[in-house]
Amino acid sequence: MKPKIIVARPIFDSVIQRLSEHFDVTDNQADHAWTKATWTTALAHHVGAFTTGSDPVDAEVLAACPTLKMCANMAVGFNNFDVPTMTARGVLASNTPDVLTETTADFGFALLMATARRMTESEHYLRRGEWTQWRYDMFAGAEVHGSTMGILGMGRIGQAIARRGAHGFGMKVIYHNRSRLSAELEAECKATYVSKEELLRTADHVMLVVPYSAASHHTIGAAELAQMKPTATLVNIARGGIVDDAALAVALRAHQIAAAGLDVFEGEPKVHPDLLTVPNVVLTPHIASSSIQTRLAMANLAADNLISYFTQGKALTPLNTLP
Ligand code: 8YV
Repeated sequence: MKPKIIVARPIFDSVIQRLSEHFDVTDNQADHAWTKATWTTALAHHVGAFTTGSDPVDAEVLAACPTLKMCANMAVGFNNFDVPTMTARGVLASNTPDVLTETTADFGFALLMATARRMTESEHYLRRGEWTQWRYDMFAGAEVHGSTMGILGMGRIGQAIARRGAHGFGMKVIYHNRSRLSAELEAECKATYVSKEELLRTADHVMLVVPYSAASHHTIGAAELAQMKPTATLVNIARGGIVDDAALAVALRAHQIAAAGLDVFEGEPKVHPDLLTVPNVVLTPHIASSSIQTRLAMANLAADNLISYFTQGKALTPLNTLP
């Protein structure tokens, strides 16, 4: 009898096939949109789960799924997991670091460029048929090359964005993080450590790459937006909830900052209605890691974590250690 696992969302057929060699797989290739209650019911009686960032594994879910032994998240972020409760209940957790770093950094940079240079706002204007003649100040945006980028959260993705900015665009890179990077890494990223206040006050472009936790909730709210330059842009590729989206919509409408680029939202896939009507914001549906190669690498790593744990007793990229 193969161990029973569930795959929460539709995924590459090749990954389902690999998993099926080792497990009795309940898949969701039919793309059921589970509520927390129906997801919990579906998960019960399985020993393993292949999850994504939208599938909660919290104390309530864990209490209803006593057979569960491992959850492999197809994401580097894992704020959908209650890791301490998983550990206490003997459930191993894993994520997918590294494989998405460069692709996500590419997208962060693309969003910065699109935001600073007003790409979607101007495209909408063109599509509306309003482009009738040239103007010297038409969609004049903020300079990217040679400007100052402030990165909040200097993990692997933050560092990869810093390298792009410093080496590719001659940007001055400043950063703030819970812990300071080593001198070697700072030199390699050409990044200077500053306080959060200095970063907000001096950056032309603020890039958010901090993991979500209760402590990082609303890292950027009305008070922080008020500290930024009126010409500044803000990019969030981290997690919904890092930014107070309602406060951001107010700041954008009042031109308290110039523009924002958002790939993640509080309560996504719902988006704050005010963000949908302000023009100076670029909105994308949480796709920063979405290249085919990277999504395949993430899915295979999550699958490898499950296979490795159930066949050899240890995951490749675990998030916790079981007693
Ligand atoms: C995922 C992400 O697409 O890895 C992460 O933390 O946010 C994205 O790459 C998403 O979480 C789906 O699992």
